[in-house]
Amino acid sequence: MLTDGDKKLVTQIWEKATQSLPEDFGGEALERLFIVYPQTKTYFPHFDLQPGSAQVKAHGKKVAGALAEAANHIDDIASALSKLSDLHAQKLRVDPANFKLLAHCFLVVMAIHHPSLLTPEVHASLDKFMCVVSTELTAKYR
Ligand code: ZNH
Repeated sequence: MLTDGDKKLVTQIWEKATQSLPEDFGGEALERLFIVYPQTKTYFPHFDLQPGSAQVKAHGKKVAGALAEAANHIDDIASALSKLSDLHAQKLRVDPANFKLLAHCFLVVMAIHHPSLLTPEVHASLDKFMCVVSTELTAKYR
């Protein structure tokens, strides 16, 4: 559960950080995911996964967009991600363990680009936020 404090931090940080993060920080997180946790590549057999791949960049933009959508609807993340949750449950069926790995990669990208912004408090709130997003995206699995 996100506390009011978490929500405030996530909303603030998201706005601040994403304004100055490289445009394809989503792609950067994915590139990292595929190198550090190569088992995650099995979900993308149809993608060119070489570093610098335009497909990975485009997908990174979509994922980052979904995170922005969640941050912008911090009080109702479930509705904001409802369609995406259907897609992950019905079609993609990504093992929930992989969401943790991606969340970790996002935090590392954030840390690299904004070391001073990522205080332990912000780190904790962002981590919780990513957990809530992951829970929503895997909520309809069964
Ligand atoms: Zn996912 C898709 C988001 C995680 C795998 N995704 C997707 C999309 C989005 C997302 C937005 C697009 C959709 C459309 O198009 O409509 N994801 C997301 C998020 C997250 C995720 C936000 C967290 C945080 N995923 C994930 C993981 C994985 C995945 C972890 C594995 C590893 N996804 C996926 C796939 C897909 C997706 C495979 C499909 C792709 C294509 O295009 O084909």
